[in-house]
Amino acid sequence: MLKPRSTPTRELVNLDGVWRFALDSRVDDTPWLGTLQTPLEAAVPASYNDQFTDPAVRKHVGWVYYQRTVRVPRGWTNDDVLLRFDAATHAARVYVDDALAGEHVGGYTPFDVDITDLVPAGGEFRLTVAVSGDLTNETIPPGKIEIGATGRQKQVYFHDFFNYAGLARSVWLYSRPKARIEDIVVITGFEGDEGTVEYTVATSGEAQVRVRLADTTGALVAEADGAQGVLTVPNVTLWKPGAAYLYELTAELISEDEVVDSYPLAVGVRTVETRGYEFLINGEPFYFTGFGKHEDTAIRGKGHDDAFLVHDFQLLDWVGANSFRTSHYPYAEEVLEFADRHGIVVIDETAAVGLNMGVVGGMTGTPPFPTFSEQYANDKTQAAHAQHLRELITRDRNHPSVVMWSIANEPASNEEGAREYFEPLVKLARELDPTRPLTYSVVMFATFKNDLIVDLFDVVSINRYYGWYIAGGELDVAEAYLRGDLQGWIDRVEKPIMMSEYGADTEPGLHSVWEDRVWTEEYQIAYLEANHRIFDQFPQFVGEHVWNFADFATDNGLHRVDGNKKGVFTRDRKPKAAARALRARWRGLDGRK
Ligand code: GCB
Repeated sequence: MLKPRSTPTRELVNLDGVWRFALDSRVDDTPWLGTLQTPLEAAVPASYNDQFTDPAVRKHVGWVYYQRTVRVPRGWTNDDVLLRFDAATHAARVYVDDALAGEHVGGYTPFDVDITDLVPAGGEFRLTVAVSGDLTNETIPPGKIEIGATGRQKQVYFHDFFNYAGLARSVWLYSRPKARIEDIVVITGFEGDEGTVEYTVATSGEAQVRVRLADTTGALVAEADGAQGVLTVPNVTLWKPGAAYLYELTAELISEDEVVDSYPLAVGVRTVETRGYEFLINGEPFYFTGFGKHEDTAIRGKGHDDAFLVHDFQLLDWVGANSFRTSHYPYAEEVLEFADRHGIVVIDETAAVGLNMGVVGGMTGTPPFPTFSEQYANDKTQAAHAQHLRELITRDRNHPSVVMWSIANEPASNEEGAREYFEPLVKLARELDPTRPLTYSVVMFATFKNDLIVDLFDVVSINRYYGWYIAGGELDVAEAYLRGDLQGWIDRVEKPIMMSEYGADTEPGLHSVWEDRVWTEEYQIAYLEANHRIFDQFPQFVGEHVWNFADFATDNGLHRVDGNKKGVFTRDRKPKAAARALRARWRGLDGRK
């Protein structure tokens, strides 16, 4: 499914703005027909929760409705007309006037609704989108709806960030030709100074395919005919971390000597592989410095915002980060395109977070019932996970910035059933993309002794909080634990190992002369330094992703003071003291250890 773009054969209209908005408090399942009678309006793109002062909106369980009128441009008579939702979190039903035109489940991947037969070119229609933020044990991420003593429904979930819902990314109306390019897949490589771009163009209908590759000056460097082939690029400029270079591939569909469809794709020529304990980009060892991030800002919730996009990447550069993980869900495509253009490396993660009943047991890690069971992560959960993986990989596989897929965050990989659950998903991911390494972030309860799935993956990514949840305030003990842990994994598997999370909650402005005072800015620095001392003892260690880039919103809870405060930057992107300490280290490392 190609991203809508304006090309010589395709047009698009952006539908962002302020839409009519209402909660659906009724119990039946019929759509809300006609014009919404509501005093409320909501901004798109943005999660709806924090836009209103009414707590009933913030905590709403069930469907909400967004509505606006849309006109199809007059000139689109001969084309197909589609709606594109970049994300509707977590499920959507789309109505054109009163007719149900399409549905989608999964809150962080885009979907199209073909409305060609419902609205003529030049016609106007009422677009209503019902969106549900509900999570059950059969959604990704999973959750549970409980009914409390007063009869009120409550959304419970097992991940540590606020369950924002709504139309958090852009909505588009677009045209595409009836005979068209459906998809493009590229796999790149190089030998000496000659690059290769292996391409496959999927089309609908019989027509000829032509592809051209241009460099950044627009000069043609290679061309070919046919839906599949390999372009060779003499004197290739590789896409490198910190030194992005993008060629532009244009695919054209030709019928009777006429270009009937045309679509451009940015292509970075680079390779990724793991060898022994090394993670290689373009055959050279790569050391990850950076963060687990979140799409999270005040008022917008998970709403995509270009100003925050630009500023966050500025801060990544300033602090010396060369990479980040899209914890804990696929981010807006604009983010990956920006990373492609600016040479930032991305670990692309699914929304499979909370597949772990052990976290309900708190620090004991004892699940109240088995995670992989009929009651929780069952066949339907696994099918939803597989569908989500398909949508993520087909959306993101052409981005040079994406160097690895993270299939889940902190699953119960130490529990019985984990292997049966994950083996088919790993197989599917490798079929969808045979070129990128796979990983998952390993929860602290899953150790080098009891984890059941690590051999299925290519990179060991561990989330460890020695000095915070374990040995909080005792960094000498934390260091000893971490050293033993890393050594254990290194002895168990010959694979690159990295820290995908380590961090300490820090209240900005809280200081102490004693470095062991948790929550202070001094402690955050001391905590990071203690971890780094251990990392630097292991040549097998390939990266450090601090948890988190910035403070972020979480559900209400006694262990969270206005959200998670493990950010190196505050929620409004002010540096805590640790930011400068990290900057000194990372700018010195310069992508290598
Ligand atoms: C974790 C989770 C992350 C949490 C973090 C924390 O292990 O992966 O989502 O926010 O710990 O701060 O507790």
